[in-house]
Amino acid sequence: MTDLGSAFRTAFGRAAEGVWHAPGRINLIGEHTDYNDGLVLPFALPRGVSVAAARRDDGVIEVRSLQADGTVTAPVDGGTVVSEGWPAERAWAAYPVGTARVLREHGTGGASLLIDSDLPQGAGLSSSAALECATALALCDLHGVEIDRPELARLAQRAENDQVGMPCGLMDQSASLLCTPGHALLLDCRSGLSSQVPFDPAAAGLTLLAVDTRASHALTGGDYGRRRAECEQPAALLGVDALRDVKDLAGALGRLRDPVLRRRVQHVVTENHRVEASTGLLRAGAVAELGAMLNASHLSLRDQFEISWPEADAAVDAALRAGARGGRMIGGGFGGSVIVLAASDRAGRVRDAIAAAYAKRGWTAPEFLDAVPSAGARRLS
Ligand code: GAF
Repeated sequence: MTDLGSAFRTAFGRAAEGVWHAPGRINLIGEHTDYNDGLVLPFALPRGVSVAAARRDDGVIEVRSLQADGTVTAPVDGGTVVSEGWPAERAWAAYPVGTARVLREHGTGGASLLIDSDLPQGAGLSSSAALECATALALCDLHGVEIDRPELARLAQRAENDQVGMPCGLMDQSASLLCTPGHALLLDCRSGLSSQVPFDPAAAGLTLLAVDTRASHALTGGDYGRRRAECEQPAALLGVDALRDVKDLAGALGRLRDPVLRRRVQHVVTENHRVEASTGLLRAGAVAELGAMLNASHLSLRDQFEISWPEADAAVDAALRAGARGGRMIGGGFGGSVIVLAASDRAGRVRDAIAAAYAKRGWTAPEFLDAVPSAGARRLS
């Protein structure tokens, strides 16, 4: 990444007081379980969003990005960004401004921020949460406010829900703030409690490839919210607080008439079991066995939750044919990335097979990233 400190001086004509970084994430397993009060198992990527920042005491937040034109300036005590109807070219700035507005209630104030990211946008690797979390850490440090990380994750989630208008769960912000190198994070999204689960694919002779399918996703569209509603509805019909509480799946399915709702319930309940089983496999050192869990998760997301997309299905299919242990789509769905677990000495062949499947269909070539479990958000300087 660029020397963000010097770029800040050029952009704002004064010195930055520090640089903060928050990573993107890959969710190993546990998709669309977070807002159902369930379990997730993400890990942090070695890529993310960095923010150089200096405090302002005039109640103004001023943001620039090396990936966008122009400066966005807004009062920290404004209403919600979503209600202000910002134009598309300023949409990216809703995340840091929204975060500043939420954190203001906890004692932070204005700042000048220069943002840089090496995460592809729309790839489902959680660039939005990384932007919120890097901003949140910077604002807390600049204004001397201490908030523990699980709480900070909830506040960043609130910024996305209330300020940006995206009804996401707690996973992405928690992953960015709480992950540690060499581990996945087992997070119980009801209690907020988490634990670190050792996850070192390389040590087991395995490679976890992230494949950006180049079919970009925009979760602020209605599909994500619709899926959320299709989970809340059966929970209400079944008389439980959240689908997490469904213990007797067959009984619950028998009580629901709508086949769509039955499929949604089936996915969420079985996906929570897959998170528990996957955690058990990791703790037992049986990393290669995760492949079967990834495959089952993908089929469930494709057929029960119905959020997969053609490029994802083709990538998983090509990877399995080339001898991968397993693979699945990750994130909110309808576009974004896939992960593939393969023996390290097969990873090249798997990559080539996916690229060939895309070329055959005339699709934009996919991008590959060796996904190594990395550190969570931190101050860099
Ligand atoms: C998106 C959301 F932001 C998360 O909260 C989560 O629901 C995920 O989709 C699906 O598991 O990344």
